[in-house]
Amino acid sequence: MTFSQRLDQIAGLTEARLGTLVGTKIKHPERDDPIPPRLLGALRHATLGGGKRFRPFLVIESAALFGLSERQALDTAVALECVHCYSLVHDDLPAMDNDATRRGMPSVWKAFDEWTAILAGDALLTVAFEILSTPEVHESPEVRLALISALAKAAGAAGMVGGQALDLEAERLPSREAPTPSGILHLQSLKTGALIRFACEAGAILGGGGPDERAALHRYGTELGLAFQIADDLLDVEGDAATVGKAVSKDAAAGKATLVSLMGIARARAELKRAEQAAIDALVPFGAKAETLIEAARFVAERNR
Ligand code: GRG
Repeated sequence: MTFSQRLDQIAGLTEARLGTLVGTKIKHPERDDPIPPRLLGALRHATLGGGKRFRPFLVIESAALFGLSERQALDTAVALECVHCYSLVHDDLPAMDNDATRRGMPSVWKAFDEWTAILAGDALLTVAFEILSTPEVHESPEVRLALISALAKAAGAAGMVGGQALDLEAERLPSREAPTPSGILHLQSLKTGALIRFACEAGAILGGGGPDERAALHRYGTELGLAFQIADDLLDVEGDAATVGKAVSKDAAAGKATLVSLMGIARARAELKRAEQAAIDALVPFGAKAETLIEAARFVAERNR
């Protein structure tokens, strides 16, 4: 099976499980209250029918290093995808990045309205932790708690939300300082990196990996997240909107500093190559078992969508 086929296979599993969990988990635990239909429509629009499902792929493949089956890692993968989808729904809002399209479709606030998009994001964030609290995720309550704690940190004020805050402050506050490559690296390692890092470490948490194995996956996730973000910035400059599935050239139009705008395309490409190789090097302790994750680093560095 090629890497692309494997990514598609995991995307299919994720899609099917999301379709089940998003419809059934968000309801009253004792009564069979239905989800308000408009909100349910927005939740389904936000989660189904698009997306590479790259974070679920990382959870499932990092768990495979420890001998776990797809099924054993799938609900953790789906919980993480719910957090990712929430972040996209909120990021697209007029008050944030003001994007009318996402995954080749109208973004949730465009298809519904702003308040529904805000509530759909809230519901997706909370359902992620509801999913992680269930025994289907792992039989051990300690493991479930470790996942909940790690995802909360990755998604929260010292993680993705903090990175988004730094990004918006840099763009909008009058007192802002001139952007530097190290400042941008820091904000991106939170905004984009934290969830990708969690995806990679989740395999070690689920699989009972030791501190060295968890540290290796942490390093892999950090470099992979950086490569992912540089590739995203390059796509914004060089990509084609139809293939990428959202508007391009937005950063330049907004006068937004990125590693590409500060370093130039050639140096950003060199940094992307360095991060790709560093990600691959971090996997050395896992030997041949890490072949698919190595291919993932190559996929990220070369992606066009
Ligand atoms: C609103 C709290 C809050 C956070 C938003 C991640 C994020 C923070 C915003 C997304 C903005 C953005 C375009 C970031 C660059 C990298 C990125 C996360 C791209 C989207 O992820 P993909 O390419 O998307 O994995 P798919 O659609 O494939 O899931």
